[in-house]
Amino acid sequence: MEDTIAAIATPPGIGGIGIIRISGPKSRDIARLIFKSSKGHDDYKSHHLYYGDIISPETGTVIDEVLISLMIKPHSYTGEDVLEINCHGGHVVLQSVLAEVSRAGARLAEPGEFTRRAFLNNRIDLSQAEAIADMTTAKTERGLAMAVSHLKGNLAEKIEKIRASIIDVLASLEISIDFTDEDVEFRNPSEIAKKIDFINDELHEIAKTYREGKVYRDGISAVITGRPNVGKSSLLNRLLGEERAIVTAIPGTTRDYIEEIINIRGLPVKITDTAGIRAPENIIEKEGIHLVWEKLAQADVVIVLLDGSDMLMKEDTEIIHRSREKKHIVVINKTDLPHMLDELQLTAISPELQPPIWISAKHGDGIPALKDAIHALILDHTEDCHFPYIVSNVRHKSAIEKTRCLLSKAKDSILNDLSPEFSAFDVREALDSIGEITGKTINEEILDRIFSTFCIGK
Ligand SMILES: Nc1nc2c(ncn2[C@@H]2O[C@H](COP(=O)(O)OP(=O)(O)OP(=O)(O)O)[C@@H](O)[C@H]2O)c(=O)[nH]1
Ligand SMILES: [Mg+2]
Repeated sequence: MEDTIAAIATPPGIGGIGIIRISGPKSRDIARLIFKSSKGHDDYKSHHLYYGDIISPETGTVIDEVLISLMIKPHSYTGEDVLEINCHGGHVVLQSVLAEVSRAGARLAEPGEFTRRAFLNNRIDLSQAEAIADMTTAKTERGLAMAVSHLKGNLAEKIEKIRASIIDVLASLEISIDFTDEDVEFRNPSEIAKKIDFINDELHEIAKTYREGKVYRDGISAVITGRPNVGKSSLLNRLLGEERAIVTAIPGTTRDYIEEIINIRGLPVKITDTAGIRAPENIIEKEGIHLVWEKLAQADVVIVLLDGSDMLMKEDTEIIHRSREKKHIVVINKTDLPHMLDELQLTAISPELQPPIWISAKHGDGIPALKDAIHALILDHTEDCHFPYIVSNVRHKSAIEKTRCLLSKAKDSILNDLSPEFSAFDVREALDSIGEITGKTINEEILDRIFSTFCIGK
């Protein structure tokens, strides 16, 4: 029998309320032991709220005035008896109540242990457990919507359908193995190969969504680079909607880099404002410029910022050249001032350059177009795509790829007329591989890895 676990489920710090969550067979006994209902109840109905005090059985002192609810199995988050105590939010209060809960027989939960139990008790599959973690770390509303879709089981349902088709293929092969000595030819190789092709096409369609899923889940990084004074910090502030970086008319204002996360059409973008590129005047500036090249090398997108009210200079050309290997956008700032920059000169130094985007970081002109351009550069399209399911987790993507590989191998064996045992072996492995996504086949090591990323109390 499982033991009973307990944890503070709300984040540390002062809050309106703080919740202690308890799961396991002793939940009801713990309630009876440390809680005194104001109405004198001594038994608690499932899914009802009771008001009263947490009292230390040892000293008789009141620790907190609380609301408790008991959720009797299997109708609870973990599928076990769950007790939730709504305390006043505050570190000492919660620690004191938790100490009483422990004394009454619960052990402190490991990170993710509640969700792990929900998985082990078949309340949710593994992809849904991962979705719960993704919900808590979602960076934009789009990322959240994706996690909710996983939690609702949209991807799991699709994967289970494919798993059923793979079982069909395996069944056909097993029949062939069983009846190889018979005269009747049960096995139809081209039929099975066709089925495998169909499954692999479906898997390919699902795997294709990964790039988009990953960027919405994990986000991308964009670096703003340019000469001093072109308006890099002004652009960061404009995109962020607040005066985060210092802006002055003195070239060389920004020395260190500044990073902030912004939401561009649902994409979480870590945007970095950097020091202006020029021949450094001192060691501080030299270090700052060194960091620009480092940041540029790591970035997913480089925003090359030019000053439209000035001539093109050799530093501008160098930056454009250095950004060539990267996904980059050339942006011309200060469109509110008289134009001095010659676009033809730009085309001459870099004929393959996409048309630049004109903006005014100071007044906001062109910012929506810039956001569209960043979005399009990452996702290769500007319109919003809504897949019925989307893969955002690298573990799922690897499992899908491995499955495809094994199925292709099985198909080759079939078409080369090898004994059906060979292909059956690969199909069985493929089945295991696809089953890893929802947790139909799983090993403890993977479970440990997944649930250790959760917070305690989840
Ligand atoms: N007219 C006009 N001035 C701008 C615009 N964007 C920035 N500026 C001005 O240009 C000057 C430099 O702006 P910053 O944002 O500090 O430029 P920077 O590229 O971060 O400069 P460094 O940190 O020195 O590399 C400031 O005086 C800004 O007010 C713009 O769109 N139009
Ligand atoms: Mg700056």
